[in-house]
Amino acid sequence: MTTIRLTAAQAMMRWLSVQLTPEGDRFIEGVWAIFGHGNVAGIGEALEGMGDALPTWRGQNEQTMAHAAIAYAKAKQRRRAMAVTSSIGPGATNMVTAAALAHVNRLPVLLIPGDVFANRGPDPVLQQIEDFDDGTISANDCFRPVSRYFDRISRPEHLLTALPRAMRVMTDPANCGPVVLAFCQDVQAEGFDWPEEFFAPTVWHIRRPEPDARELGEVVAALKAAKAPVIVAGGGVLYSGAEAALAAFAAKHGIPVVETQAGKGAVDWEDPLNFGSPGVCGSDCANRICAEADLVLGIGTRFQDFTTGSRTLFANPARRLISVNLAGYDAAKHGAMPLVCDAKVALERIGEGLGAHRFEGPDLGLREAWFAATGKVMAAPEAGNALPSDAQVIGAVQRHAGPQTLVMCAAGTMPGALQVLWRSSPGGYHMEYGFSCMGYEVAGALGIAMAEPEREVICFVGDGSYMMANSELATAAMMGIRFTVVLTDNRGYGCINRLQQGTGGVQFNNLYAQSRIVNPPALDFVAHAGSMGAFAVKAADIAALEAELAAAQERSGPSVIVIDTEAETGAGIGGGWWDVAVPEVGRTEKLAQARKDYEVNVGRQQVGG
Ligand SMILES: Cc1ncc(C[n+]2csc(CCOP(=O)(O)OP(=O)(O)O)c2C)c(N)n1
Ligand SMILES: [Mg+2]
Repeated sequence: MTTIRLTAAQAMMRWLSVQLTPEGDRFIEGVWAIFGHGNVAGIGEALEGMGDALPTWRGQNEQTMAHAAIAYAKAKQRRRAMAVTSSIGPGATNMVTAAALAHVNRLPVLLIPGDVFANRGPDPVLQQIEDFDDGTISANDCFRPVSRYFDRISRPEHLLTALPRAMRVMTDPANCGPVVLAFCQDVQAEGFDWPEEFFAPTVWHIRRPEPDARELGEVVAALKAAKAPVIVAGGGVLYSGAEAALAAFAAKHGIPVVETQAGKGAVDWEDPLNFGSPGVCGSDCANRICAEADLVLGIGTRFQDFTTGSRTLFANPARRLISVNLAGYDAAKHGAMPLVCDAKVALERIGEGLGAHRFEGPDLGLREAWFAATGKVMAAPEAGNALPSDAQVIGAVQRHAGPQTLVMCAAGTMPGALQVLWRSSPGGYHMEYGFSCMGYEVAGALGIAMAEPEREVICFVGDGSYMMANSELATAAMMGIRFTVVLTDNRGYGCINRLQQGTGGVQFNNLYAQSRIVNPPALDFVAHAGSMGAFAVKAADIAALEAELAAAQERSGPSVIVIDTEAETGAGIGGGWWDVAVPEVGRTEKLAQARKDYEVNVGRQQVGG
């Protein structure tokens, strides 16, 4: 056997550089890195040696570097990914939130935190967690519940099995998620004689499983027996590349489609069967169709609480639920009739079973009335001194947007408002709403712009999320990566302030105005973003915002457009009930009434499954 002598870190990076997509690209495009003693000597030396064969990028924070990596993978529909390496201790635990985000959203990312010495030579090394009862625990054990595959590399030859397992998880459409290879610092630097064939280029195909014949038969029979079905399209439609198949299936059989946060953009908004979004951030026409449907056909959706209106949406007592999903876990939720297979394959097979069967189809007038109503809330405001609403900001971006525009966001008012209002062209919508993690926005925009340089990426971010994490703006400026940030400043956590009042509470600790502060905030976001190398400007009103959106496209780096907004309205249209527990014992009449209303809604929940 011919062997090659390399350190374990050198072997890892060399191996990663030859794991390929069917198109011949590296599956792991490159590695985000912040070095410390836990990875600088071993992994750092190995990455430096890779040069362009596996590029390294330097970010500002391990969590946000990982956000950029995860957004990249989502924009690439899980067909490519990035790795992130950190030192041990705080650098590693900074990535735990990002791992959870990738876990919830089923997105691939390879996290490579350094770990304590396997040989325990310097125990306890700087930043080492000391468990009094368990000698095998390190800070990296925090990753266990939030990784789809976790391994600790405490001998070089562990890589021979760990690396293929890592790739298997990231390219497995049912099991896809974050992989953590915690790499002991001394092992990174250890030499080993690797079999030469270990470094042979390998192509990873993402499989498309066929359905079980019996499950398929039941699903087709249930559909044929239905009168008023609705399709709930989730992120699985996009990851399967089933967008065109879905639109054709819906058109052929006359079935309306509603899109979840992850599924939005699967079908063009102009498609007459696209009824918008279901549930908590739903359009009225979608929620009406869902409530009346006698059959709900979920395709690639997790059926989480926003989609189901916390299990109150699909209210027809006669309705049946079908869940097409690659993951048996999701397909069996809510007592659904499962169809475990790929989304595109499912549409083909169900279509074959249905033949020319056509449903009566929805009342298209409902849809037209809905879009007319959303047009009004998004219209530019009459001239005056009132601050614009978030819906009016979305309207400005919508008027500016073209087919190349992609809007993205994660937390705050905008995700709900965008789901209700945004009119997405195919693939023009990127929402991190599995974890809805404040601080994903700016870094996520960077990752998307790296994945899709030809797109116009527009990042919506609230003042709260911007304050939580913004420093990858400097990275984007330094790397010359273009995207546009629309920063809506309503002086606090607007959406939670509204939720607080909607659940019977008084305004408290959300907007700065109701927080325990002495000096009112004087946050100059333009100066702040500008200091990081972004072009930054304040838009005095909606018209100025539209002009700045156009100007931003002419620049080569990031632009930040700050606009003051009012905090009271939100989307101002649509929506549904969301289960947020209201206190049973309280001091105000308002709270007592909110609790009564809450109990009525809890009584509507369809439990089980
Ligand atoms: C990391 C994280 N912490 C807390 C939350 C809960 N949360 C959701 S939105 C929000 C406030 C967002 O404020 P801002 O970005 O200003 O948006 P606004 O609603 O004001 O438009 C909070 C605290 C979260 N989603 N993520
Ligand atoms: Mg805010």
